[in-house]
Amino acid sequence: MIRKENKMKAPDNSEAMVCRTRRLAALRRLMQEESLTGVLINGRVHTLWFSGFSGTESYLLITPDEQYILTDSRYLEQAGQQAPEFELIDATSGHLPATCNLITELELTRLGMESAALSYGESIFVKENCPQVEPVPLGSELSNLRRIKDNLELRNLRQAFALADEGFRRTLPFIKAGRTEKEIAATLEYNMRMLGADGSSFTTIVASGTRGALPHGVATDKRIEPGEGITIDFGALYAGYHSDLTRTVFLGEPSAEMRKIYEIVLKAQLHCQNNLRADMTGKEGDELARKVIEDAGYGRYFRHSTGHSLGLEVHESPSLSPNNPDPLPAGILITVEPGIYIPGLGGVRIEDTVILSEDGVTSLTELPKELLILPT
Ligand SMILES: [Mn+2]
Repeated sequence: MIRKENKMKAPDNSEAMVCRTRRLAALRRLMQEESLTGVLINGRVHTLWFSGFSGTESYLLITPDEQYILTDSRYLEQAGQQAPEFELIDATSGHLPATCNLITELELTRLGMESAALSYGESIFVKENCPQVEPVPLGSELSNLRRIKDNLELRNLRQAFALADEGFRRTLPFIKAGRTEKEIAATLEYNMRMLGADGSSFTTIVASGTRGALPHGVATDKRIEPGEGITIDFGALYAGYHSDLTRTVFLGEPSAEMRKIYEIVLKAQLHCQNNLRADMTGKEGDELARKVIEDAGYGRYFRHSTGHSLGLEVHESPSLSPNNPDPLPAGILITVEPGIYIPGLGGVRIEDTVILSEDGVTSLTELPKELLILPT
């Protein structure tokens, strides 16, 4: 096995290093609780979070005293720069064989494995090549470490939201009769990229007219017509972090029923956002929005949960959902996105994201959400 001297291992007091050190310390507390001799990480999200390495292929092996990153010749220099706290190992001859050699050399036994990322084939390979290993699946134990965002993450998230916000404002004048949903999605994504986004958080949703009844209607070749509502659910990706917001705008005057639905969704969104508190359960938080819609007689047309956390993934736990009986911890981010979807008529969704604290919330978005009627 070739171990590369990590030239970038010079002292680094940057905030990012401080954050990564804290994250590794949290993982080592988990290792102690679970009596693990090591943890194997290969998912991109946790690799980035623990090490700073943003390449697409590597393994991290973390023991109580050491941390290693194994990657190939395409990425050795990048990994050395991005993950200076990790000992760099050249695994060009094969990522998993090199990792298994290291596991054997370190005599690791109880080994935590990322159950959401390690494939069945990979786990069989580890079992066959490291017979001494007792695999311990790690799922929510790992993602829970990422629930409360540190200041560095919050800065990246604020930037991701600011880019989406400004990208959307710049796209509004482009929304005209005759434009296709795809053209609107492409223009929004272009605007976010030109402002500095690394990409889009997910495939942009543009659902106009009766297609608005599809909560996740991705953009099609359909052309926008006067009088239609247009639901746009989008986000910018920045430094690995995702923003996620939704607005429904109208091209020309909406029908009376669509206007009514808009006002109910807006009321539900504001009521939930303004009254949400840490220590409420996810179910109680969901009910803040759901009750407004039910009281207005549209409960059967709101069939998804009210919100989710987000960060390095678009959907993270916890959720604002009838299925979440757990208290919401202070410091989490959560989306508030009620909607009403009526087949054959159309739909409205409004989504913002807030940071939760004991005494209230702070919104990450400043995009207005009063009914917006665009000129045809
Ligand atoms: Mn969302």
